[in-house]
Amino acid sequence: MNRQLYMILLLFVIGISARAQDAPVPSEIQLKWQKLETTAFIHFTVNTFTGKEWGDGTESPEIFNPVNFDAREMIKVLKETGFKMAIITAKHHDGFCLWPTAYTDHSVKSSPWRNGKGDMVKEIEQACREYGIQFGFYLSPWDQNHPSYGTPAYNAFYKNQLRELLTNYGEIAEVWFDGAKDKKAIDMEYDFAGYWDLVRELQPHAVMFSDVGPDVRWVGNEKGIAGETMWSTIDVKPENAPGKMSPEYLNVGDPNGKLWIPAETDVSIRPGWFYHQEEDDRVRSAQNLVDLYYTSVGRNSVLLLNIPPNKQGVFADQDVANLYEYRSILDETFRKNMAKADADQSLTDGALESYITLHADRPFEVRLKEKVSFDRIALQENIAEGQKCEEALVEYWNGNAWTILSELTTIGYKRLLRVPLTTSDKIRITVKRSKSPVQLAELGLYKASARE
Ligand code: FUL
Repeated sequence: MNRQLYMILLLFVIGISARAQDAPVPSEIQLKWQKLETTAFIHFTVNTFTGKEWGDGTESPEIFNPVNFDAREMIKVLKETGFKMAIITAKHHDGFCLWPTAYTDHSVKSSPWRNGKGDMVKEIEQACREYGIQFGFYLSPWDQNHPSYGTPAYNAFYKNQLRELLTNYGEIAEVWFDGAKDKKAIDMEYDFAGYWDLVRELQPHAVMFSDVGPDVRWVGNEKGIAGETMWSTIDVKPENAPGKMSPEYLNVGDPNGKLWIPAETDVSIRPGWFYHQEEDDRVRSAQNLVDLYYTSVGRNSVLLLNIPPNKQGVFADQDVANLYEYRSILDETFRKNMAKADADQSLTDGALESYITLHADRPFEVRLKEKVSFDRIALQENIAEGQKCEEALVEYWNGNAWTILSELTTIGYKRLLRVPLTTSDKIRITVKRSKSPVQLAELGLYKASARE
């Protein structure tokens, strides 16, 4: 080979491997967050007492009096039903603060609750510590009560509140930034870059949510449905401030996106985000909640399920009953991985770091020791090294021939497939298209609970 050709080839090879290395991967905090799988939202403010979904800031703190408020009881329910984090609305768009902030009197300190001496954010935080789940907060930038809102001075006020929450409540796992803004606030831009710097500085282990990240993005709808194809990568341009990105794009992500910003699926157990008695008969059933698990966690996303406390300050009975039933169904379905013991150990050890490498169009056969009957398949990629699978095929041996069970696109952290009840002792997985060889970390075969 002549020298010039050799140099060209060498540069080409270096170019390819550099590109592969450049593929986006999760940060440590994003990876930890993704493994939480199911997290909970708690929407609570004056709206619970006025019956509204969006307050307008004129509500009197006098109406806020959840006489039986019990953070421990609620967090216990969340813990027992599998939620790994709770995020409380410290302040919603009405501006009422659930903690005694030093920067406005429009807070619990002006309410009859605990005679104005209470701190609801603290009580939730402490309960999370007691039950061993993570804690996060939502601090709405839209504040219809504060006089500075709509002027450039508002950003300093908002950052003061953010600093209080970031310094007085221990380790924060997630900070939730909503993009909603008053149409009349034309002389003010939210200083998201400044807010995010503050979180990084004071809570380096917290992930930050907004429509477009920086750590976690919106799934593009409030129905609990992530795209069947779901990339954890997107591109965000300067003009894509929170609230200005296409929901359709966010719902699917971007195989060529340069930023790792996985999708969070936020959805409420009730029609509204806040508790309204008239919606007591419209609580999502256990089966519906299980469906949400498949369309969020099962599609490479994290579920953020909202359970709003009622006027008493506790979860309503129906919500609690449905949560326990949902968890018991999931536990029954995923109790026993029938691929275990038989498949390659690395595929059933529950660790993403041990994986097999699948190249396009080279089928990988899993021989089971005996025939098993299953109707759910779980696949996981070792996303620590990025997301690769674009298209794959799962087949089973029917005794005479390979038969298609599922044709799928992305896998990512987790892909759950509901397939017809199948009995076989051989499964075959073929990657058809991928960004680079797929690191398949886990394979699960399950038989769904009859209650699904
Ligand atoms: C939205 C808000 O306007 C809703 O009230 C709710 O808090 C939801 C989670 O985010 O943007």
